[in-house]
Amino acid sequence: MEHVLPKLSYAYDSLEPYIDARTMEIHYTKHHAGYVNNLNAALAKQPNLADLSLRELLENLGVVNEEIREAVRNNAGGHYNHSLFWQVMTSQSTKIPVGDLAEVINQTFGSFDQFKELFSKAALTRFGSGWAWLNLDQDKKLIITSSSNQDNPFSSNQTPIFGLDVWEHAYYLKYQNRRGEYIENWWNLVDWSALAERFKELSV
Ligand code: MN3
Repeated sequence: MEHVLPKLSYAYDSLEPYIDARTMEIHYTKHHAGYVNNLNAALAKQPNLADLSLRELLENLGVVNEEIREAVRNNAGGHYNHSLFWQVMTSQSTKIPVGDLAEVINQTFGSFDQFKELFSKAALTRFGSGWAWLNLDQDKKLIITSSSNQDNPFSSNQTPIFGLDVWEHAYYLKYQNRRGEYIENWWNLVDWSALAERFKELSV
């Protein structure tokens, strides 16, 4: 089974002005496509992994031969992380959480504003390239983390609800070095309706 680049459900310019069309196009057609191609190239060297899902690969990197483990970690992570990233953004954001997820965010972090502040801080202070995450931990409790490069929470026994890409390729054309401004603007794009559904599925 070859891994494939998933179709985007919106146009490159759909997330303007917060994420510009050129960044979206390059991010999707070059970066994300590159992870998919590199993953398939690596997996071709170990055919017994062909039927594993991205999640199964990321949860079980130990079954990957050492020769390709680094490539699988980076590129399965890159493929999963970006596939999720596209899905959690919309031009029609409610701007505030909805459903059970809204309640659990309030219970866990005190308020949506406090959650936003903690998550934004995790995104801002991740040194170099990486991601900020809202995950479920092993007890199904919400937890904010960050990871370097394309490392995915599944590899640390956590389940990602959503992640924010803070690699420079995600924002540099429009924001240059102003990562904080990119993060602040990104909140305008979060698809809380989709996330409420994802949370419901993952938290049972
Ligand atoms: Mn990226």
